Amino acid sequence: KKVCVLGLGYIGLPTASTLATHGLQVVGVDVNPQIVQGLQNGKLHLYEPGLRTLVQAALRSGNLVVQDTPEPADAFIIAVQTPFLEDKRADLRFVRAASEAIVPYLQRGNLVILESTSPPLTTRQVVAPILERSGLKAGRDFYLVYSPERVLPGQILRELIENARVVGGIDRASAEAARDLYATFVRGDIVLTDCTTAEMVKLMENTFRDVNIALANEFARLADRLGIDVWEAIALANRHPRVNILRPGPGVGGHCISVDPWFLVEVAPDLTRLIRAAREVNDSQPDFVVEWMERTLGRLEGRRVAVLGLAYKPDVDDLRESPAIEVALRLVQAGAQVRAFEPFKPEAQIPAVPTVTALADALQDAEILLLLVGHTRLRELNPEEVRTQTSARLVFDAVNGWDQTQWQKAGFQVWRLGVGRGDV
Ligand code: SAJ
Repeated sequence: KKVCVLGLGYIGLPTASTLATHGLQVVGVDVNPQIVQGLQNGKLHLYEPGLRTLVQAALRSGNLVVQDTPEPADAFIIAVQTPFLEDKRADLRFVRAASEAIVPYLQRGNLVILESTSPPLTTRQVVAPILERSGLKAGRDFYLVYSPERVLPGQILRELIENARVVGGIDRASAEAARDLYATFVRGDIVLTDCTTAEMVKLMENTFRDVNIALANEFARLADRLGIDVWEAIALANRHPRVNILRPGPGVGGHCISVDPWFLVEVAPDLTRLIRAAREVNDSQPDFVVEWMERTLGRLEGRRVAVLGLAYKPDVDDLRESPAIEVALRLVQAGAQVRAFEPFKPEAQIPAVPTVTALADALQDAEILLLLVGHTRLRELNPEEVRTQTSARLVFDAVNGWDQTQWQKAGFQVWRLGVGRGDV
């Protein structure tokens, strides 16, 4: 069996390599010549634990080849990005281009799978018509499927194999054909459905998470005003057997959860008031963080702030759509003297945000410490040691990453996000 994977990013590359190490012939295709050349020399353009070893093994086995155009195959997997445009509508340019690239090679009996996160109906209304330019008909002459990836960045290789896989066919035979392909490496359950349901499943999962985080963030704002500790209140509420409130923080980042809910708003703005409101709450959370600091300290102009953590979530190096960067930018705009440090990407250069390559450089001249990401390495900092490295005595903890009592004992004044001193 030969499989052609289009798009060699966070999903396509692990998928292509995993198929290859499971004995299939795989052609990995990317339109970016630098990515193709790099991979041909065993060099990766992205970081994910374990991926380099896997790609190199796949290349060495001869089962994976990387090139810039597709070729005839039994199956085609589209795993390109779906960003959104200024107006929050999905940008399907890459999905369209990949579908068009398959047309000249499509043959009777082939299987085409779309894995890119897409608005509902994309498989039926966008991909099928393009592929049918080949003269073949979806569901009659070739199989067509939507199957969402649901892997967690940082654990992609494990989750790719172990997670349950939803396979949505344009008809039953299509879903069955894709099941047989995924069964070569997926150990989780493979569940068959139709393609529009499969598209919705993916968007519903990430929207569920977004709405729940927005709820937690709104609770933090309420607690702040009412003068209670939201973290204590959440812990107590979560003792209820049917309640599980997530964690407030500086907002929602990454390229999935902060994007996908908009794909549902796009198809039916009149039905998605809650989803839109949740997006707006999470997008405005960096403003809330800065307002919270201003309410506590007064004007931030000229204040020297050590910003600790810039990644979009704990223990990853990914800075995409990071709310921590949004907070840092707003501090700069407010005139604060920012020194930001990201332990997973100490060399990162971010437009308009002054960064330093060592923790000590961020701490040294600071008067305020601001914890924005709960990286294990930052949470485990010893306040007694930190005190010897900085003149700062004011601590703002936006993720409840530090034990307030310990830091107070070490001589710091501590404010935690969502812990109000009672403005009412
Ligand atoms: N966050 C909070 N509070 C929480 C949990 C998360 O503020 O209680 C923030 C994080 O700091 C981060 C953002 O939300 O900024 C998203 O982080 P995440 O860990 O919830 O999710 P992602 O974006 O890394 O991965 C998600 C996963 N989806 C779900 O858990 C429903 C993953 O399974 C998907 O494959 C992935 O999106 C994707 O590619 O769509």
